[in-house]
Amino acid sequence: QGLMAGKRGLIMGLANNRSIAWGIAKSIHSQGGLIGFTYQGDALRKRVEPLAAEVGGQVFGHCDVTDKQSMDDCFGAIEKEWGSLDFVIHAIAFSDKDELTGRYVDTSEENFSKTMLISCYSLTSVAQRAEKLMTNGGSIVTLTYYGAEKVMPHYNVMGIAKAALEASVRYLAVDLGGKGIRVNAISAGPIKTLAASGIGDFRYILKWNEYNSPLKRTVTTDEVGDVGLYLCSDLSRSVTGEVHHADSGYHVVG
Ligand code: 0WD
Repeated sequence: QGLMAGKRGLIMGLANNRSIAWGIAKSIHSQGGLIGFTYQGDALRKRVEPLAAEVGGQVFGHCDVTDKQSMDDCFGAIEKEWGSLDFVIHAIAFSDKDELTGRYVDTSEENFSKTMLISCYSLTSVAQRAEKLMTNGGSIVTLTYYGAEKVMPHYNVMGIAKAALEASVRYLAVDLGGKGIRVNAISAGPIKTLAASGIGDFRYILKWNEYNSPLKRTVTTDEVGDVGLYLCSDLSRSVTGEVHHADSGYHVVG
C-alpha cells in the first residue's frame, strides 16, 4: 500500500541518520517502497546496516563511485537479487575540505578532478548501470545546491561540480527519456550534515537562509525526503530534466 507500493530502488550516499539520503529513505519507506542501500567503506557499514534494517531495506555492500569494480559488483548484486530497478537516489558528493574555504581561484587541479569525478561524473556512471535495470522505466534523483547557480561563499569548486551536475541531469533526461526513465535533481537548502560540516562558515549560511528565505526557516532532511518521494513516485510522472528547489524558497530572493 502507498505511493511506492511495488517499487524497488537504490539509495546511495547514506552516511548516518542526519544524511539527506536518510530523510528520503524514510519517506519512500513510509509509502511502501523497498529500498536497497550501498555504503562507502567499512567504517560506514556499521552505520548503514542498522538504518537499513529500520526501514526493512537491503544492503548491497560497499560501493565507491571512483571504483568501477565496486560499482559493477553492486549493480550486479541488484540484478541478481531483484532483476530490475524503479528508482535510484544519488546523494553523493566530495571535495577536499581545505578547498571549501577561501578563494575558488586557488583550487588545485587534483582536487578539481576528484570533486568533479565523485560529485558529478558519478551520476552518469550510476545512470549507465541503472538504465540496464530500469526495464519498466524509472526515476533517477540527485542532490544539488544553489551554489551551482550563484556564487556562495566557500562553496568554491563544489559549485562548479554542481553546475555540471545540473547540466548532466538535463542531458541524461533526454538520453533516457525514450525508455521512460526520468532524471531530476533536488536543490536542497543548507542542512547540517557530515558533508556540510566541511564547508567553511556553514553556520553563517544556515542563519542567512533562515533570515532571508520566504518561509523564514531552514529545511529538514524529512522535508527534502518528501520531495524525493514525489520525484520517485508516479505523482511526478510528467517531470524530467528538472532542478526542483526544496529550500524554503531561498532561490527566489538569494
Ligand atoms: O546542506 C546540505 N547538506 C546540502 C547537501 C545542500 C544541498 C545539497 N546537498 C547534497 C550534497 O552535496 C550531496 O550531494 O546532498 C548530497 C548528500 O549530502 P549530505 O546528506 O549533506 O551529506 P552526508 O550525510 O555526509 O552524505 C554524503 C555521502 C558521504 O558521506 P561522507 O560525509 O562520509 O563523505 O556521500 C558519500 C559518502 O557516504 N560519498 C561517496 N559514496 C560513494 N563513493 C563517495 C564515493 N567516492 N564520496 C562520498
